[in-house]
Amino acid sequence: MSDYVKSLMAEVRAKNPAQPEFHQAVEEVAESLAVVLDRHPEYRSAKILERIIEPERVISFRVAWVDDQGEVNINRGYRIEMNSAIGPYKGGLRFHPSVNLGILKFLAFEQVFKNSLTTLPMGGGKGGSDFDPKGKSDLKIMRFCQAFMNELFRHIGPDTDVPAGDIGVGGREIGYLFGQYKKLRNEFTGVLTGKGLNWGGSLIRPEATGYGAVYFAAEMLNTRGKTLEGKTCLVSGSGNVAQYTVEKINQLGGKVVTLSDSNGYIYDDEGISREKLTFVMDLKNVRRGRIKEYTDKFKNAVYTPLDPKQDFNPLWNHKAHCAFPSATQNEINAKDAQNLLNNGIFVVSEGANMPTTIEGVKLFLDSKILYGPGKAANAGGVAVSGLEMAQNSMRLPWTREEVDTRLRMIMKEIHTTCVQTAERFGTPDNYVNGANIGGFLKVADAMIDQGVV
Ligand code: NDP
Ligand code: 2IT
Repeated sequence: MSDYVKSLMAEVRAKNPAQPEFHQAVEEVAESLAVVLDRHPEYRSAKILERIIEPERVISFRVAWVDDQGEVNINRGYRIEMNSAIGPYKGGLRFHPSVNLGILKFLAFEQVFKNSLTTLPMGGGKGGSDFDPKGKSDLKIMRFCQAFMNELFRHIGPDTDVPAGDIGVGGREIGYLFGQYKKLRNEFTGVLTGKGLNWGGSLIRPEATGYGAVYFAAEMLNTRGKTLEGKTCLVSGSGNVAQYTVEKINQLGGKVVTLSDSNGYIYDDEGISREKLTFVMDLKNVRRGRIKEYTDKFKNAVYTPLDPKQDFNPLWNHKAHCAFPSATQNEINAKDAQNLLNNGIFVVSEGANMPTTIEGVKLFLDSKILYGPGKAANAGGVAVSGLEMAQNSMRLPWTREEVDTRLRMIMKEIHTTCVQTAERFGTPDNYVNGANIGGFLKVADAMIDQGVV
């Protein structure tokens, strides 16, 4: 670690105590940028990185709401408006009991670089709440979403800050949030993305993150003259990103053998076919059940509950060619990374945000496998959000083919940016440096142009 990164990290830790995920995200980026800051003293003197790690605005608010039993509930809501140098703040909302300021700051920080890589004009933001939607009735979800928007609405807008979904926030939640925003503002605008198709949504937005992560893997494989055809893949999670990752891997001739949730994972050695995926989508999106139920229906599959005392996740300990972590942050630790490598994995494409610990990332980079970090590999979701904003502004929807073609082009372009930037800064094939530096340069130059604000 260079002296510059060391002193920067000491300050980040002192100023932002108890935010380990934020420290982790900053450290990874700062390490990549050391070489850029050496070559470009103008970024150092303008304190660009120091400014990027300080959110432009942090909003924290009380969400008080009455549930369907008449009970009063209090949750905490947030919106981190991280950086608006290249466009309105843009990024998802996460509803999960683990949500806190540090987790949302790490996500908002990652989003700045990711959105820059998409080639579209979007700044970075993230928000959410410690509200747990799991097992709650639609009525409870609606009441919470309305109470959340009763405060959030005054901070967002189609040219200011455009939220979308993330963990625990899908089409249902975006609907309730949009309805309340429209009522409060008396305006029908593209203030959220991930909307329903008949009220301003874009085709392919639900699919975009998963499809994009697979397109990115295909691009990486292509550099070695390979394809996904016949490859065995491990996928974690069973939500939005995981489901469409499986769909696209199947379409490209690969075979997926795992899916998970926070309680455990299933292993299906026959592969999760299109028919089996239809069952999973109904189970998770309509009946809102648990992945364990997969084995009630498909008897050949094996369910393994997660053991919190175990220091590795057995999902990552199967023979396969590719891994698509698509659940949550730090789901692959150093032991998991080593298990993946020992099992012959040579592609990792991150659908989730920061799913690999710093030690795990080092192992992937040292092993010279094709490792696509989240801020590049999962940028397809926010990219199609950007396309949804464009369609909303034009008031003209594009066809499925048009959006999918643009998504594929954007993922290809992100891949090219990563490869060329890594090469230009002396670390060929290092997609982490490529993504961090590629994302940074555009934001940094915009900040220089716009002065000290
Ligand atoms: P969903 O809520 O649809 O699904 C999340 C999945 O991950 C569920 O299977 C959930 O299991 C599991 N999960 C969540 N938290 C944990 C945890 N702490 N430990 C273990 N498993 C967990 O979310 P998405 O699919 O949208 O998001 C998945 C990941 O992808 C996140 O990292 C998100 O930030 C990232 N991402 C999402 C994008 C999007 O467009 N939606 C875009 C880019 C990245 P359970 O039901 O048990 O909670
Ligand atoms: O992490 C992410 O990129 C998302 N959750 C999607 C953000 C968006 O605005 O579509």
